[in-house]
Amino acid sequence: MNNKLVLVIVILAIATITLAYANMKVMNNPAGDDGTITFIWSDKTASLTFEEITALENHQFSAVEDTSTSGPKTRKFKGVLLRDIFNKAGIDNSVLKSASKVLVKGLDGYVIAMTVDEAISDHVYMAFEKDGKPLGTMKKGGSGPFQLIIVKDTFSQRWCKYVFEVSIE
Ligand SMILES: Nc1nc2c(c(=O)[nH]1)N[C@H]1C(S)=C(S)[C@@H](COP(=O)(O)O)O[C@H]1N2
Ligand SMILES: [Mo]
Repeated sequence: MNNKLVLVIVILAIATITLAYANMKVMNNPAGDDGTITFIWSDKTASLTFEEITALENHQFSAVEDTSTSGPKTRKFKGVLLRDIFNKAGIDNSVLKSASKVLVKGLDGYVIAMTVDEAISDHVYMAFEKDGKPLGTMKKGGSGPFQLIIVKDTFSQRWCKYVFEVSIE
């Protein structure tokens, strides 16, 4: 085989490995994937564990999920209202009244935005079960432990997976 060709193959192989390693580091968010969510507002923060969040009033609801690998399908979810979680975290109404938006962040770097009115409405949930099964973590090919679900979002593009942080700004 031509020496130049061998050299090109070696360089491409090294580049691929280096990029894969860099990508792995980015995905390795220190926040972890145990379902703990940190809330940030004014100059305060509070973290709630998976157990603390799922102990709040549970709701069953149906919503149409539309992923990149499947067409629109109606699913049964179990979740907790985001406004109930805000209440549990100790975020009071005056904070919500003076804020303009709520940002929800996933471990892969995905961020979605809602207005405050939307965030505290009765169709925005932190879901943890789909069709009777836990959502699963990013590492295990799931979409949880928590996925934000805005029931009215018909293309599910703001259904933030792997939620680890919510900030009220
Ligand atoms: N954390 C995170 N959440 C996300 C996304 C993403 O890339 N990362 N993609 C969104 C989009 S565009 C859709 S359609 C749904 C389903 O995405 P999937 O097809 O990648 O599962 O999740 C939404 N939530
Ligand atoms: Mo999407």
